[in-house]
Amino acid sequence: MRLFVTGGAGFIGSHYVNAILAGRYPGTEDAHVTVLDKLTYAGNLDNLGFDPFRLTFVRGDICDEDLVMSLLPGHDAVVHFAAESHVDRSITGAAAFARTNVLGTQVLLDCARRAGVGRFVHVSTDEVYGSIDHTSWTESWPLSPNSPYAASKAASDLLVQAYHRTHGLATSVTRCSNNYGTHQFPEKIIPLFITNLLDGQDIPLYGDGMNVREWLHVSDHCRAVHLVLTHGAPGEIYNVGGGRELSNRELAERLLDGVGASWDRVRWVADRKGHDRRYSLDSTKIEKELGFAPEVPFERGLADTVRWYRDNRWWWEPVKKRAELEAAWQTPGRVRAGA
Ligand code: NAD
Ligand code: TDX
Repeated sequence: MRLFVTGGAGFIGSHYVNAILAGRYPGTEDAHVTVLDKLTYAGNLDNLGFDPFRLTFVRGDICDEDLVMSLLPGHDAVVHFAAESHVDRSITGAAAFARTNVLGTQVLLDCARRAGVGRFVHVSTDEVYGSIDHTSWTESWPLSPNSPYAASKAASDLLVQAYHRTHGLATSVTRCSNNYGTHQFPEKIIPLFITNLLDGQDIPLYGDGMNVREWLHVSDHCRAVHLVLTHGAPGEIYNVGGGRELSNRELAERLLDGVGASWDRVRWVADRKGHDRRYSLDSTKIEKELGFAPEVPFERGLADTVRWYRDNRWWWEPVKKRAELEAAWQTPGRVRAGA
């Protein structure tokens, strides 16, 4: 099996590639993986295991059609993780989201069609459904994205479905809930809060802290993606939920406990614009049709994650420092005209 994995140096993509290289899923012991990753601020080669025989890494952009076309022939499947993935960044600048998430997905689909690639799994998100106060979304729920990030992912999902219907490309879409685990860039709530607390800083809770997210361990998510690749039906969409809903306030309490800090470290800050109130997936389809169930209990997964950040400062300190410097230099007045 030859897999073409986009975004394989990011958080979820690297967990997926490392699981393949470790032969963690049946039939992947001899699989070869090509990773195409632009290495944006979120991509990190330290995330990836090293295997010169089974892993080829290419630094490049999924929007670069010539590059993708030069790499793709001979692969059995595309597993598409690459994206701009942070909602707050999409609020301050949406262009990269439209480019990578929409145009990049279209380029990949077109190249996969031309190269005769047999399978295409598109990794999407629950955020395409919008926000839901009660009950949970099934796959047939109308798309109603709110942030520019979610809108760009919804657009990419529609393109994937269109390439299946129009060209018969064997695509599937996965829509998962919020992932957590090791090697997540410290801008998302869990790694941001853990690393702030370890550094003696406050943690910024948006709004009233009562927004609810459904948490899924990254290893469970990657197993679901592979299950959809190998056993999912072309043209189908699969929700992948972790089943554990928590308000951000409840999550903050658990993280404070995890590092032994008290509530006075919480700083209430202005709410995110257009902040979705609650995400909740109905994952019956993937459970019944593909036999998927999350395996990592949230308490254990969160404790492991806290421990990993405590023990691996070498990984997050430099990337966090660089992100803080970049943000500071973007503050008006910091950059001289013409500089
Ligand atoms: P991430 O931001 O950690 O990683 C994204 C990766 O894509 C990085 O390695 C980056 O360098 C690469 N990339 C970005 N633009 C690129 C381009 N133009 N060409 C090639 N590579 C590019 O993201 P993640 O959290 O690992 O998310 C992976 C996928 O899962 C995304 O599609 C995201 O929408 C989806 N998703 C994530 C979550 C979550 O909780 N993190 C939840 C649901 C869905
Ligand atoms: O500093 C913060 N304070 C805070 O209260 C941050 C960064 C977030 N929050 C809140 C906003 C959300 O209600 O925490 C919640 C989670 O925020 P994020 O970690 O930014 O994730 P979210 O916006 O829910 O989106 C995530 O899940 C769906 C991923 O970033 C997406 O890539 C994925 O598609």
